[in-house]
Amino acid sequence: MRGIELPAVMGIVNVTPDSFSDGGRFLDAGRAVEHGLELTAAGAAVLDVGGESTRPGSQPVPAEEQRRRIVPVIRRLAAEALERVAISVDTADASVAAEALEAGATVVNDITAGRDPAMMPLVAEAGAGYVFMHMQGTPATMQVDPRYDDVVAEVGAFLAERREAALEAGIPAGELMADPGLGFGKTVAHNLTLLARLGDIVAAAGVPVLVGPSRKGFIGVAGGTPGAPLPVDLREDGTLATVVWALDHGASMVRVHEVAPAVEAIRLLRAVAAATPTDPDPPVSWRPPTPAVAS
Ligand code: PMM
Repeated sequence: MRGIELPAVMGIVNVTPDSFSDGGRFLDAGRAVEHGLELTAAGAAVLDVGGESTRPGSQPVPAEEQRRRIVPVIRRLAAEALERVAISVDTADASVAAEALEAGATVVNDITAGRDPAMMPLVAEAGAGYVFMHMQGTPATMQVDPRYDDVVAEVGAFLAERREAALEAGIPAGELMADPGLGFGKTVAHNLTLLARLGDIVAAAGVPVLVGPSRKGFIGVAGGTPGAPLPVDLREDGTLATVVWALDHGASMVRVHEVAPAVEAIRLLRAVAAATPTDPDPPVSWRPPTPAVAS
């Protein structure tokens, strides 16, 4: 995506009454803008503004209501912060995306990867960036009984197919970002497998990969103790652990509620990478121990 140095952090601005972790906190446009500016100051490269909760069991929000919630927020954020941050619109509806792009958004984050047939042509025509995500089913039913024969192969093949569709629609490769869709029609084991084999997803996607683990259920389960998953408000440390893992295994962008820790993680990973020796004849202490010689 033009002008965004990777890896980077996407900060979440949910203008919804019912998102699973921050629903209702930023429904007021003024508070949403204030929150977006805080996330910008914390180092977000992108602000993802959404007006529709996609938590498991949620119903679609009509386009008109999405527009009413997010367009004023995007317009004000664009006026106040567009030199410092890119704005993406989190919607699967092309008519909502069109108004958001007019209001100043430059990226569309589409959790359905183009189920609305008007979406990819719109993004191509606008010259916008495009995040396309894998989801099995719809938010209303996706967590009922998600099943895959091979989650990595299936998500990877889907992302490769959607990348080709986006290119065919006229969106340049440099504007594309793929997302395996953690928590969208996936069990805890599916989410952990996707993270464990993120390198395979990156290879299959063929474009930079975005990962959105923030505060999701699998973090509560994997980070808690058996039978006692962590509640949403105690998933920040687990989110950061997952962010570090994802960045170290090929993710180019992370989508999070708390921006500052993820920005710090990127700085630290960069510093460690810079300190990694490339000397072909490193000092003795860098060499692996000599195997014991059998007598
Ligand atoms: N997760 C949510 C919403 N939008 N978009 C992308 N690309 N990837 C995600 O993982 C993702 C998303 C749900 O989380 P929220 O309700 O906290 O925003």
